[in-house]
Amino acid sequence: KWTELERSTVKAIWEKIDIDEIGSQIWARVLIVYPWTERYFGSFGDLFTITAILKNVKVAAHGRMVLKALDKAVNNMDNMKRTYADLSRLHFQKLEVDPDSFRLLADCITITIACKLKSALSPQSQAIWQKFIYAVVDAMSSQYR
Ligand code: ZNH
Repeated sequence: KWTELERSTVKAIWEKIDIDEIGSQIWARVLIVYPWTERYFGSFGDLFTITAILKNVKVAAHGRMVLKALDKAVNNMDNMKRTYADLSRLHFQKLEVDPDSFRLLADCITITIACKLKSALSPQSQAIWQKFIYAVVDAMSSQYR
């Protein structure tokens, strides 16, 4: 269901991304723009300002872990649901993460990447990226029932 252009575009964008650099930036956006998401991170310490979030080592580690998991989607575009079944179940049953927040995170990922790549991310590439990241959102929501 993915065209060759879609596959190569997603891979090309992903290759330009430095996981260690943008992990914290993504979660800074999620936590500042949607402050209620803070409730999942009670053990992470001070998350009240951008500066605090950006220097929080737990946020950095969490950001890296989530982006590493995204790497699996890039490499398994044809069976994302299976790839994320366990992770989806974990977020539903154990972490009790509201599935709406997957979309909030997805949008912050797209915006952070756009800030990074600037004009190198054409409107067409962004459209393809968004289709990809919303497929990840779907897969992460698949075990909620
Ligand atoms: Zn999440 C965890 C991924 C989203 C919250 N995560 C996690 C992990 C992973 C992930 C891999 C680890 C697991 C284990 O340990 O085994 N996520 C992910 C992805 C996504 C997500 C891929 C999408 C795309 N999350 C999310 C959201 C939220 C979250 C949206 C909220 C807001 N997570 C979370 C938490 C946790 C996790 C809280 C736990 C952490 C700790 O504990 O450290």
